[in-house]
Formats: sequence, C-alpha cells, structure tokens
Amino acid sequence: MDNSAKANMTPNPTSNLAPNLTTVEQMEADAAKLKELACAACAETWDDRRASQQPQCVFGESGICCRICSMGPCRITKKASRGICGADAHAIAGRHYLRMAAAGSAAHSDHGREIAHVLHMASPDGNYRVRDEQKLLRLAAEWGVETEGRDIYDVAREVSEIGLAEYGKPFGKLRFLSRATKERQELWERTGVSPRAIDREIAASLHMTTMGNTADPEALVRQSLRVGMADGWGGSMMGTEFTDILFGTPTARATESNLGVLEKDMVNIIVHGHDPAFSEMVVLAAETKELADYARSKGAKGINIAGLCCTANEVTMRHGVRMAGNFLQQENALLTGAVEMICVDVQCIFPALAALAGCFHTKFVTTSPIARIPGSIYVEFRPETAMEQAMQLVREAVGNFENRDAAKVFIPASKQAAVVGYPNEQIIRELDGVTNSHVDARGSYAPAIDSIKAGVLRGAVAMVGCNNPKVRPDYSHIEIMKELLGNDVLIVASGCSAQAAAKAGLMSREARFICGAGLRRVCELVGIPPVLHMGACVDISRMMLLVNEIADDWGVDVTQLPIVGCAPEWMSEKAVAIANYVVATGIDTYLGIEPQVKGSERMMELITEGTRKITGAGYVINTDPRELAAAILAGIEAKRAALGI
Ligand code: BF8
Ligand code: SF4
Repeated sequence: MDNSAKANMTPNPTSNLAPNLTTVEQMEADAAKLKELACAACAETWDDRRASQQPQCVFGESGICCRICSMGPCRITKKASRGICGADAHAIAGRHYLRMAAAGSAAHSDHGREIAHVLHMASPDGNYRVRDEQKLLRLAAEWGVETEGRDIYDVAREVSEIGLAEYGKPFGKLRFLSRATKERQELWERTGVSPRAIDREIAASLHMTTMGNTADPEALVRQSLRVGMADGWGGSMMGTEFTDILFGTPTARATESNLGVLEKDMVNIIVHGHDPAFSEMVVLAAETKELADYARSKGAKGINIAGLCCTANEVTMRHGVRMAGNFLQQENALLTGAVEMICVDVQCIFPALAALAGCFHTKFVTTSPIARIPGSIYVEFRPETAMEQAMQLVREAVGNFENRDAAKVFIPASKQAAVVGYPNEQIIRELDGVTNSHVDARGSYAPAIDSIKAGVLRGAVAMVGCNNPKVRPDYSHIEIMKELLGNDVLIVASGCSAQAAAKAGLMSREARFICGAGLRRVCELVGIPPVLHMGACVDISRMMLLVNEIADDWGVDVTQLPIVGCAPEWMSEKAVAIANYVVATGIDTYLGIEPQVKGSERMMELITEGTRKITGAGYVINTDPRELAAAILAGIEAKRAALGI
C-alpha cells in the first residue's frame, strides 16, 4: 500500500493535547512554500525526481533482479524461475540483501576507521586532542593497555592501533563482543554470528555473493547477521568510542531544531554528513573572534552554524549546534536561499545539492575522497591542516554573504526547543547520580528497571533510521512516537528519527504532557524529555550496550526485555546493517519499509521468523504506521507477560 496517501490516516487524538508541538502538516506547509519559491528559481527536488521514477521497477523492489555477472541481468518471472546460472529467487534476493548489509557495514566501519586514524594523530598541541581521558583510560584498561605513568597521547596511539587492527586481524573475534552479556556471547559463538575482523566479514560477504557462490538463503541471512555485527559491535562502536574520546562524551544540553534555526541576518553555514572530525573544526573556526569580526565587517550579525543529518547529531550533542533537519530536508535547507555555504563530508548527501546550490548563491563544498560530487567545490580535508582549512572555508562563506539575494530568501519560522545528549553515561547519571568519574564505576539501571517492573513504564523503544519518500516524510516517526509516549513507553532515538522527534518538539521537557501518566511522572522526577537523543546512527552501538547492561542488571537475556527497535522510514544500506546487528543482539526490529526481498517467500520467512531460531529476534514489517505502532505495543506487552510483570 502507498502510505503517502494522507487520506488514509486517522488523526492521532494525543495531538490535541499538545498545542505547542509542530505537526507534520505544518512541516509540509513550510516545504510547500519553499517548493513554490523553488519553481521560481528553476530548482527541482526529490519529489519531482520521485515522480519521474514512477512506476519503480518491481523486480528491483522485490529483490529478484540479478546483475552480479555479465550473463545477466536475470529476472525471476512466472516463465523464468531461475537465472542463467540457475540461481533462484531466494538466492538472488538473499545475495542482494547480504550485499546491502555488507555495504552498510562498510560505510559505518570506514567512518569508524577514519576517526581511529584521527585519534592516532592526536597531540596536545595539534588540531585534535584527547577530550575524554577517563573514557580513553577505561578503554585502555579493557584492552589491557598499560597506562601507569604513561603520557595520555602514547596511550591514545596504542589504543587506536589496537582499534585499527580490529579491521584486519587474521585471527580471533572482535574485542567489543566481550561487552555483551555472557548469554549473548555464547549464543553468537554457537550460532556462528560472532564476527572475526571487520574487513574480513565485509570481504567474505562480497565473496559469498559473487557469481557461482552461496545460493542458500539461510546461509546468506546468517552472514548478514554476522556482517551487521561487524558494524554494530565493531566499526560503529569504534566510531562512537573514539569520537567521545576525541571530542568529549556528550552531556545533556539545550538546542533547537528545524529550518527556523537559519538566521536572516547572519552568515549561515550548514555542516552535513556523518564524520565529525571535519565539522567539529568548522564549529570551532566559526567561534573565533577573527571570523566573527570579519562577519560583522561584511554586514552580518555573526556566523550561524547549523547541522543536517548525522553530522548535526554529532555537533548538537557536543556543542548544542542547532539542527536544520534530517535526510529529506537537505534540499529544503538550500531552498531557503539563506545558506552561504554547505560543507559535506560522507554519506546521505544528495548529488542533487550541486545543481540546487547553483540556483542560489550557496557554495557547495565536498571534503572527502569518499564522496566526490560533480558541481561541488572540492577541498580535500586533511586532519593535519584541519583548523586552517576550516578557517579558510568559513572565511569564504562569510565573504559570500554579500552575494545573498534577499528576494530569494524565505526562512520558515518553524523551530522547536530540544534537550539533546543522552549517551549511556548521561542516562546513568540522570538515573543513578553516578558521575562515572571512576574508571570501573558504570552505575546501575535499577531505577529504570524498577519502573518497568512496576509497569510505570511499559518498556522502551529505540527509534532509528532515515526518511524515505515511499512514506510521508517524518509522519511515521512522529506519529509512532506519539502513540508510544501516550502508552508509557520511553523512547531513545538516533539518526534522522531523532531529528524528526526534535523538529516535532518531542525532545523538549514539555513533551511530557502528551505522555501517559507513568512516563510523565518519570520525566518529571528525573528531569528528562520523553525522547532521549542518543546521537548519530553509529551511536546505535550505544543502544546495544545499553540493552546489554540493562539485561545484566536485570538478570535476564536481552530477548526477554520489553525493549524493541523501530525504523519506520529507513532507506539506506546502513539501515540494513543496523537492523541485522540489532536482531543479532536479540532485539525485535519493527520496519515500516519492506526490505527488498519480497520476491522470495523463503527470504521473507527467514528475516521475520527464521532469525528468531538463531538470535531470538526478528523483523516485524508493516507499512502502515498506526498498525506498526500497535504491533510494537503488543510486542512489548507480550514480553512483559512472558516475564510475569
Ligand atoms: O546515518 S538515519 S538518512 S543521516 S542513514 Fe542517513 Fe538514514 Fe539519516 Fe545518518 Ni543513518
Ligand atoms: Fe544471472 Fe546468475 Fe549471473 Fe545473477 S549470477 S546475473 S542469476 S547468471
């Protein structure tokens, strides 16, 4: 069914109780106004291109088109049940699915590797320093690195080298697996989903799916779990740990979200992508007096940095930098006509930004050899010269302010206050008062567990993932969240889902007024918003640790907890990797977009039921957000009943 059909949606009754929230209808009105102006500027956006792509290929959508070798492409049809080599629908869909998981794992893990290299070159007088020594020391202790009497930068180098070795070590399993509960570790070992080196699982996945290899869908699904694990318990976890060490573990802080954070009288610079090594420098450069003075000399009131996508999540959690929006808002940000420069690093960047920037005075700057885009200004970012390069780019953005055409500027007023920055350390701090200053003290989740046992909280949901034009952008995120909050379900969120929540106002403390009585009481007692911002998509690794630590404190297996994951609008290969490691970790995952395997009944059965026999968890797929929310609530209640609570 096509969920973009608005008429099919019934209004959520809780909306009326929260007049200060921003609705999807308001966001759509802003987008429509921007679009109107876009037509005047001759700009096209994703919805035009989506229209020109209709009808989309049903073979591709069902996962039964194979072009892995040049005998193909082969399509499975009623009259052709096998490709030229004899691969059937299950093999073709399974191989495609594993390739998506491997690509997603590669993206997150390569990002983690970049950060490990940055940590390796950190120095007390360089561009990058160690900001969270305690976290570094904890990791050093975990990995058996000597710290006594050593310079902290020597320790950082050795730790980063061990981290980098995790990518290609010839023997053994990933070190971070030992952070999981004993039960999980044993299960992973028993079922063959413990990853070896990160790169090895990615290479093995490509090898398995090349022409003439694995045709057994069960083996392809099992490897999907394993390569996903190499991401969540490997590359992503590395990215998160090393980012915290370099730039500080986030703490709760106030910010704002939505296009209204762009400023009419200021130089607006947008940072977009995922790798914080570059955007951190842009933020610091914009804070220098030299550039602030320069901005004033050009008639601007100052320099306003705003974020898009996961880069926004990274810099908002550590600096309070305001968030302009999520994935399907990237073009809208440029359509305001008020952006002097957009600097991107890697992942989730529309190549369309080049043409769109050309309709305005906006400078579109790409900075990574991983994401080269025709029509952009390419400034290859190097950690050694990071600050210098950031200063130069911000200077150019300021210089571009005078080229802004006031007649093309329209900044929607919509913005919402949000409190962001809830990594596990902050959650523990809020719950337990533990400061985590001692390297061994993790603190306890007992207050949260007691609330769940008592039924004050029914459970928790990790809301994650992208926007996808196959459904109404942000609608599923926001409406599912409202439904869960109304039913006393606490939410942790990351990626574009976190930004949807922030744009709607669900990350403000006032959002407690749409919650059920139990969750409202918890929010009031602890002083938290009901949707906790845990960071970027690599930070879903934080969520994996969170559930394992809760399971440990509770004394049950992860699969027994009334805690599930939900990606209602996912689109990226990275989301396939994530969904696989979340399921491998024992957490049911509710998807609002169908994985591209439905041309194979066997694959559909394997990802929804088959994995339950391996990991105890699987997907629940429903493209109707109301039904998906109801399924989540039912799933949580079933877990509670099984626990006897
Ligand atoms: O890594 S949620 S659209 S921005 S892939 Fe991309 Fe999806 Fe957003 Fe962050 Ni994650
Ligand atoms: Fe066709 Fe087999 Fe080649 Fe795929 S691998 S394109 S099914 S011949």
